[in-house]
Amino acid sequence: MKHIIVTGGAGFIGSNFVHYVVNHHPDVHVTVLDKLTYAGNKENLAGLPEDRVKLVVGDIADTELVDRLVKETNAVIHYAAESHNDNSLKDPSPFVHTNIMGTYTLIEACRKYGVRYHHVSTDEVYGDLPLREDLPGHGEGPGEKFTAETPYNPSSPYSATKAGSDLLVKAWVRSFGLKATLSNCSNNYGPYQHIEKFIPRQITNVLAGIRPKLYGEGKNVRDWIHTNDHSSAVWAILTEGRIGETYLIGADGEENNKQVLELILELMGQPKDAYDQVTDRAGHDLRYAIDSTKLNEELGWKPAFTNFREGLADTIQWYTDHKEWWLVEKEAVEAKYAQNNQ
Ligand code: NAD
Ligand code: TDX
Repeated sequence: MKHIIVTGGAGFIGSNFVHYVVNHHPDVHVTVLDKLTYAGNKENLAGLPEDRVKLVVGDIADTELVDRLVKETNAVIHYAAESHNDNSLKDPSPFVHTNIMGTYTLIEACRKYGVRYHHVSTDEVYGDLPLREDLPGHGEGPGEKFTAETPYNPSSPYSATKAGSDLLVKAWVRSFGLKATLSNCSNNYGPYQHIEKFIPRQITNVLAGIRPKLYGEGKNVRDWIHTNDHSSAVWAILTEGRIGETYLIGADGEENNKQVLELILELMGQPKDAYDQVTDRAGHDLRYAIDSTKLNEELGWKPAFTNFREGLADTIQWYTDHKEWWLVEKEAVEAKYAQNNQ
């Protein structure tokens, strides 16, 4: 792995992965292919050595550009996506373009040049699960968490296009021998996450003097993982995973949204009830939960960030220290949510 392409490397998880590779794998050179949509930001790569990280601004669905770049690389790690469920409910078209056509363009180039491909996906392709209290094994029984055998059942245009892209990759492995692995990860948190997403939205609301916004009653459960743990898992799968396999990545971090919001408020010195309940998301998935036994046992991967309270406190500190990174966009992001009474 002397030279890799990281698509979406100027976004949240992709840029954290680029930092991870630069810090942990000194022989690897990275080309970031990123369109710099509203979610991409050059600043996420600031300070990285220019002789090891090159940014190419372009679209993953641009066949000529992708062909030229893929021809000269050892591996493509594909993070680029339209990634926000709420946006997909307003306008699904960029989701179909980037998540489906973009993935198709990348795997066609990788197949042509025999290049190793890793596909970064989400637990949302499996739909949602009942709450733990409504399950006979309280979330620990067989089939009560997602595994690589769980049938696909996506709920939103976002998760449907991610599911479609996963299926393209699986078919390319079987029919064309594409040298691919796939990973489906749970909800990430950490630095550089766009302020449209739940955790950074609430932290920056408090910092900007705006009351945090909880969808519905906040009973929905997400399985939180620090983005650095996602990076180490992807690296393990890229370098040691079996071709054609799907690995689920999670860190046993289930919390409901109300619990997360109350913890943010506590860590930021605010009263526990200093938030507004707003209009719920249409088709809102109830619970996600990952069984990462296969990744743990087969590749020996373990998460390093196991204390959510500490990870969240560090994340709050990062947004507090980087106001210049998010403040310019805050008003516009909130105005868009306000149109939906959210
Ligand atoms: P993000 O929205 O923060 O970043 C996406 C990046 O992709 C941006 O830099 C954007 O400019 C770029 N991009 C978008 N369209 C492009 C195109 N057509 N061509 C080139 N670049 C383009 O997303 P994220 O939260 O960092 O998610 C990254 C990946 O991880 C996605 O594939 C997502 O489905 C997956 N994932 C995310 C989570 C999560 O909790 N955020 C969890 C599991 C999986
Ligand atoms: O203001 C809010 N209030 C609120 O209660 C926002 C923005 C969200 N929520 C709720 C909705 C979800 O139950 O918080 C939860 C998390 O919401 P998001 O941050 O939008 O994440 P989610 O929809 O769970 O999807 C995320 O995880 C899986 C990522 O955005 C996806 O890219 C990833 O695939």
